[in-house]
Amino acid sequence: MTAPEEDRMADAEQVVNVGIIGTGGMGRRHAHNLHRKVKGVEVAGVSDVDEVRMAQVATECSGACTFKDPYELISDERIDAVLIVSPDDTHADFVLACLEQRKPVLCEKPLATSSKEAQRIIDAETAIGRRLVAVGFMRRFDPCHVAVKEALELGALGRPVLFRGVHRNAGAQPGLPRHLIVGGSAIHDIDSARWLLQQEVVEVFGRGLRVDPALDEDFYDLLLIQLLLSGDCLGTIEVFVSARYGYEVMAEIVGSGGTATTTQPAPAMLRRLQQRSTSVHGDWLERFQEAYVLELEQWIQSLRGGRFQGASAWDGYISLLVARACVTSLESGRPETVQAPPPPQLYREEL
Ligand code: ISE
Repeated sequence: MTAPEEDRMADAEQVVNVGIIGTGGMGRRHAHNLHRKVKGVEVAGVSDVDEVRMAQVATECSGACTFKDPYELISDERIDAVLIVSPDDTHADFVLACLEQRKPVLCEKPLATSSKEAQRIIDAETAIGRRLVAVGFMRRFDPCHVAVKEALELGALGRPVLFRGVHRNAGAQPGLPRHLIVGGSAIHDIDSARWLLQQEVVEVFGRGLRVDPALDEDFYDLLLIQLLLSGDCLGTIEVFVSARYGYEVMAEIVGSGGTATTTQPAPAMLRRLQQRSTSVHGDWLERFQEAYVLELEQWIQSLRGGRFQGASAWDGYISLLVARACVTSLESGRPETVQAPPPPQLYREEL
């Protein structure tokens, strides 16, 4: 990239050309959302190791350019900003390559697979001195979660004393990495607790169980984590990834003066045969579709000036530190302290 990205993005009318790395389920959804739902943006390039699905998504997005090499996409002059939706273990290297090019990047969670890798991103971004990295913790854009946060911020709940997160997936595949339930699933609830309460997690205590016998013996598909937060608040996170009936996420703040809980959005209530029922979402793509679009809209808007309101690289880094402490606690059977450093100036505004 020759011109600094502020110059490129200065014109509010200018179309932002986004390159997407990864065109699997989530990548394809982001590509469709950008192409069909977000104004002032073009899916200009896509990259994937699977050339068939890469070509298909490129066609679905009005003939975006295809890049076999993701690093070529990142450095291509026609690409203004990058969306990373590739496998988790590729995230850190791609984000660092975007920073080298001074290109804004929205990286799906997790920011990296270890806090050490995430630290390299923090170092690179602070050396640049500008926030270019956004992390896809999309619940921060979900209207139900935002309503809970607003109730708390308006003082309607009094002093917050407890965060409760419940997170259910329909099922998990055998052969998954042992701690994916922490780094892939619970990490969202860790971010929800920090973001809703604006407090840091200082101690965790986790227990796990394998429930589904089809899964590897050492894989926990049920997780219960207790949290202690910096503002004298407690927390519990329950993650169950073999829940069978569908996908559900709940976040609740209990306060000294009231409680706010996310609702489960459902299109209709059905009454028949002496029963009342609503449907449950099948997965996160259904449940959080609105949040994904709002997140992309705000990200694109932030590229034209202003600040991304979602998670920063610092949030991505801290969530990995807390996730690491959860894994250590699960392995040791003891509570684990989270050793989080204070944020550098660049990130010192809000969680
Ligand atoms: C998945 O990777 C996601 O990111 C979803 O948001 C989360 O709810 C799910 O548990 C993960 O497997």
